[in-house]
Amino acid sequence: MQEHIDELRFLSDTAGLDVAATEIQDRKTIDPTFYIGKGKVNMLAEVVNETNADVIVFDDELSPAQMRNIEKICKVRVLDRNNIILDIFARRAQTKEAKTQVELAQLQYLLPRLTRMWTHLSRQTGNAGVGLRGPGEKQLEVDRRLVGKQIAKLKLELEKIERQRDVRRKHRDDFYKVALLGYTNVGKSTLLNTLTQADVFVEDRLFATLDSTVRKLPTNGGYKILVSDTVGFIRKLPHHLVASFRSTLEETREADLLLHVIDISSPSFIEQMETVRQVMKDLKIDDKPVLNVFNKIDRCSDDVNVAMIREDYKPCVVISAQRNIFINELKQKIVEFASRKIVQMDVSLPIERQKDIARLYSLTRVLHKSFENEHVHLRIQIPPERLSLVREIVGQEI
Ligand SMILES: Nc1nc2c(ncn2[C@@H]2O[C@H](COP(=O)(O)OP(=O)(O)OP(=O)(O)O)[C@@H](O)[C@H]2O)c(=O)[nH]1
Ligand SMILES: [Mg+2]
Repeated sequence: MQEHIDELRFLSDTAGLDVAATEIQDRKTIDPTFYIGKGKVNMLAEVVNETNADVIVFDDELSPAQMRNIEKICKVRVLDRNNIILDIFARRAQTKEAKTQVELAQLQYLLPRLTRMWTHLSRQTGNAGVGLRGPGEKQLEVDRRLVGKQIAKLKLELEKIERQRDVRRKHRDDFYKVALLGYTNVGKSTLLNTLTQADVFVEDRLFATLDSTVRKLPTNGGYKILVSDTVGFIRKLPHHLVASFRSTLEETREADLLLHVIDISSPSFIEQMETVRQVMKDLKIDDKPVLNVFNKIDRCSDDVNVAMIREDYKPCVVISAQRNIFINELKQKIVEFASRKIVQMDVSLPIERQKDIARLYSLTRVLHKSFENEHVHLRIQIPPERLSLVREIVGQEI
């Protein structure tokens, strides 16, 4: 529970709020009118008075009516976790794609709320209320239609962006694709930077990354491997956001291998892993091979039994992306996975090594051949079981 409050504090902080106080309500049942019960709301009103707070943030999703009821008593704005997450996404969105996706999620979040208010009012007027429809009600109807129209427009825009993406993606068909995914702030972008010398923005805040970045992984073996970084996940991620970010998350769906990055220094890393697995199920990517990457080993407390984690979460590696610890081991594991797939490699041999060149022709499928500087350059496809033989011939290590 404390970890959930800490996370909400972190979310609020990222959204630009200063946290004045936190309160926990332990209840078996949800109060339909006030969610946390009237007594607790009265108590909250006192805390608001004492601390001069401008806003109350709830960790759960509240109904619009519950929000209004609490606002009436506490006299300040009430937000829920979804509002905060959507707000952070809106502030962070940089590219056209991310901005469009966030706006779509915001409107989709808003729409049922308009509808709910609308049905609530229409019930009041009843079926006989034809002549009784007030201007407020009409306004809602208009708003609802406008929001619906805007949603349709944004969806079309996203489809267009998605098609452009598809074209770009076609060029990458001959690469082995690795996607980084995981809870927010675990170090995915840091790892991409360490692995590929990329220059992705890193920050100790939630949702630093909202776009996907794809980079080549340099290997000595001529492997063609791409690594992609993308938006992080969080507990109770509003499902509109997941739906809207479908095209950004497409990299993960295209991937041959998923690197599930976990912050081993977080006390709630096991719960975070569960959340990520659930989102993977929602995205229907839970059938892909996964390599668990436990990051921030440099910050990990002594209580964590690393040996046991290594045993329990196979296949896995324990690394520090920031301090460059065990990064080569991770690279090797990635290459190992890649080599289980038919691998494509670019190799070059001096022309006088005719015999070796002939052996390559017999062991692999040659896709392309060219000559330069007394060397023959070959692009070859190698079945996994012949990989080490081929490596011996071309004398390359990973
Ligand atoms: N101590 C330590 N900190 C790390 C390590 N890797 C990343 N960090 C820090 O963790 C914070 C988050 O790193 P990011 O790379 O932005 O994390 P992310 O998973 O991309 O986060 P989002 O894009 O926000 O989902 C930053 O302050 C990093 O410097 C590590 O190995 N050790
Ligand atoms: Mg990131």
